[in-house]
Parts: sequence; C-alpha cells; structure tokens
Amino acid sequence: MYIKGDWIGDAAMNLKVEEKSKTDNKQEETIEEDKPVKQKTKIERTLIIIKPDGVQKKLVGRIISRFEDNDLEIERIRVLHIDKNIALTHYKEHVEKPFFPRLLQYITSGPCIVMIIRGENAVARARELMGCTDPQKADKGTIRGDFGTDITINVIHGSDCESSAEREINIFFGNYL
Ligand code: RTP
Ligand code: MG
Repeated sequence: MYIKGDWIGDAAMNLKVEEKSKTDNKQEETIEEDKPVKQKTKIERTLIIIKPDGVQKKLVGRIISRFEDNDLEIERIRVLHIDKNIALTHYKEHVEKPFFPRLLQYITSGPCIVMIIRGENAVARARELMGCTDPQKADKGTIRGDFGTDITINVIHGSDCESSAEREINIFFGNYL
C-alpha cells in the first residue's frame, strides 16, 4: 500500500515511474533502430603550439601530419618566439605553481609554431593525438609519447576545452574570427 510521505511507498512510486519511462524509452529505441546511427559531432577550433623543443628537433612536419592525417586542418599558422608577457597570459592558471619557472624558461627558449587547428571535435581529438602531459606516461603513437622528453619538455600544447581554445586563439591571433 502506498502512503504519501512513506519513503518505501515513495520508492515504489519512483520505481513505477522509472519502469514506465523505461518502457517509453524502449518504444523510442525501437523507432530509433530504423534510423541510421548518428555520432554527435561538432566543428571546433583549438589552439596548438609546437613548443621550442619540437621546432629545434625539426619535428614540425611530422607533428602537423599527425593532425592532417586525422582530418584536422590548419586554419591559421605562425612562427613566434613567445616572450615572458605572452607566456604569463597564456599559462595564467600555472603562474603560482612550483613548476612555472621551468615552464617559463622552456616556452620562451626559442621559436614556436602556433596554429589554429579546425575539425570535428577538434579540442578533444587534438588532445588524444598529443597524449598525456608526461611523455613517460603517454601512449606510444601519441605526439608526446613518441617525441617528448619529460613532464615539462613535452613538445606540444593543445587547448583543454572550447572556452580555453577561444581565449588562447584570441591571445595569438586576435579577434579575427
Ligand atoms: P598544455 O597546457 O601545454 O597543453 O599541457 P597540459 O594541459 O597537458 O598540462 P598542464 O597541466 O596545463 O601544464 C602546462 C604545461 O606545463 C608543463 N608542466 N610541467 N610538474 C611539472 O613539472 C609540469 N607540469 C606541467 C608542461 O610543459 C605542460 O604541458
Ligand atoms: Mg593545459
């Protein structure tokens, strides 16, 4: 018996509602089965930096090919020796961290290649191609796994989400979009 306010009764009611919505979903699923399966995709832009070690080791072409071979295209590209002010702006979330002095020294140590990369789900897909921050832990076949030296000297930067991409694109390419 269901008594309003009784938690067992409430749970039973919730279960019924849940069962009903499962049945409803089942009907939807049956209808959906006839339709072709569509993956959720979105055209995005992300900011990629081939860091000074990547340029010094002449890896630019090979790194760009990793993106192009995966249907991500270069929309804008420039060579830039990042100075202290740009580094402080770009890496503002890391300025107080213990590793920042080494990161600053590294990122300002020579010319970088800065690019806007565009394509379906570009932010997440670029990060997958890059591999995780620490090259020792990154999978082989990823850019950092194949070419990185250590957790700081790791060849490449990629925006970590769409809002970061917008902010970073604005730093390096202004508001041309
Ligand atoms: P990024 O921003 O360059 O794409 O790298 P990420 O998201 O994978 O890593 P994040 O945590 O944002 O760190 C930014 C860059 O700082 C250097 N780093 N050094 N413990 C350390 O010594 C350390 N941790 C991070 C790396 O160059 C990293 O890419
Ligand atoms: Mg980051």
